[in-house]
Amino acid sequence: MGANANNSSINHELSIDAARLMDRIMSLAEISPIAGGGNCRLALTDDDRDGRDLVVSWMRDLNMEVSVDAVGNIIAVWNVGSGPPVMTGSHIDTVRTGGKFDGNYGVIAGLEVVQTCQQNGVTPDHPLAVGIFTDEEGARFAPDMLGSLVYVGGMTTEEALDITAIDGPRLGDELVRIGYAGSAPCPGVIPHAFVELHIEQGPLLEANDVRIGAVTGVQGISWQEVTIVGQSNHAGTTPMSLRHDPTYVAAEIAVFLRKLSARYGSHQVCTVGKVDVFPNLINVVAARVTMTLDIRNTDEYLLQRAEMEVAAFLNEIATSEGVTITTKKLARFEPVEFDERVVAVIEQISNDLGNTTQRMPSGAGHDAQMLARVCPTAMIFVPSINGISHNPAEDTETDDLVAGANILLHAMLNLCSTDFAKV
Ligand code: HGY
Ligand code: MN
Ligand code: MN
Repeated sequence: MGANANNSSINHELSIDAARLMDRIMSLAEISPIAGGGNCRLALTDDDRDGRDLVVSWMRDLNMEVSVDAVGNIIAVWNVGSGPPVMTGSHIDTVRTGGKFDGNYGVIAGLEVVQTCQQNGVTPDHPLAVGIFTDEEGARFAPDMLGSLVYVGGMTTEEALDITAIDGPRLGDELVRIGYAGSAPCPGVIPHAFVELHIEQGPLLEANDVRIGAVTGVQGISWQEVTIVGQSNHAGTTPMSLRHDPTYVAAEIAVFLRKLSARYGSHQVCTVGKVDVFPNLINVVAARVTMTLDIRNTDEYLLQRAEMEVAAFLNEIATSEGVTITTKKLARFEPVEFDERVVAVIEQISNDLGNTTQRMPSGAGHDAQMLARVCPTAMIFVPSINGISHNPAEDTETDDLVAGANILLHAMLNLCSTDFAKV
């Protein structure tokens, strides 16, 4: 049995407990619920702490060895077999208007895999690990995937601990405040392999009427904060020709991004998600606007070209409108290709379990894109109803959630018996 899984290699009698999976998802969803059925658990807030405490209690119930590292990543290991663990995991921090499945589903399905093995007397050749990575969303502390980036050595612990939140606090101080400033070192243990199960968060699987995505990689991500300083003035007395209006400039930047996306087409996406106007008053031409630009593409060359076009536009409009524009890079990750051997295992197992399956890239960032730097990695997607995510209405059919968790179960077991030196 190995990376070239075949039908005989799957024990079809072995399957996860659907009710238990859904119970845990719904129990976690009760922590910091918001109107519309979602959650708000921004990274390292009290709400995040409460979610962490609950999931750690489940990990301990499964007699897993739980460690917390210097940036608050929680790694639980079921110590069976030998050698480095086959790991799964994701995140349980959410955006401010998050759903109940983004990240949470992958962590809880990982626990379900361990409990199913324990209860069926299945002892894999490698330990099984489930990770909760800190601040995957990056919404409070940029960049996103911060915890997994430090876990794989892509950022030093010191640098991470000094990052400040959009609401002010220092990351290291928040870890201490919520009791998750751990002692386990970063970078962390390099897994034998890593598989992340996640909702697609987009419309593709539903549009194609396909149940499972065998994810081939993650698109490149470019985040920057743009600060535009103009001249505050009276809304009634200042002639239009004399204005240096940062809010107008911000609007032009948003329009430029929309038109750039249309020109590039294909996977190019651009988002202005955050705009802070000062003083933000009806009768005042603003003094300053701070906004964020989220630019993504599966093609690194096109992503760099888009970044250069945006930089040139910022210079041009600063001159024409007589404002000053400064930028601050918040995140920059190149596109990632997952390991074909792991993608093939996922695709084969999904088909063998009777699911419709397609290969696809991920539009969203994920912790798996960081683990891919250090070990054979890939992801499993299940459909998002109406393609909605980062929205309390985020939803996925229970049958699809269960199907994804069963693929995770068999993929992790398959990878436990895969010698990557030979495939
Ligand atoms: O921004 C993202 O793609 C992810 O949700 N952090
Ligand atoms: Mn996520
Ligand atoms: Mn997310």
